Amino acid sequence: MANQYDTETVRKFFDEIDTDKSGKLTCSELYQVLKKCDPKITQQECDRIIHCLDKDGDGKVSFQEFLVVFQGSKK
Ligand SMILES: [Ca+2]
Repeated sequence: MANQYDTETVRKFFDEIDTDKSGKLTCSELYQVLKKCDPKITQQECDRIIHCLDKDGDGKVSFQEFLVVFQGSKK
């Protein structure tokens, strides 16, 4: 499957979500975005999504972790 998103596109998207420009996405930042897509989403569901994406276990999603969502794991 071809990559639909290049790194630059994902970077812009990441920066939009990362409203405090910390370089990491927190649950509350992601929650604001997900709520626009699905107003019924709960904070707990958001927590679960973060947990799935958070490979190094710091409770936040780094750009590398976020990139995997769009480009898949590096082979
Ligand atoms: Ca992390």
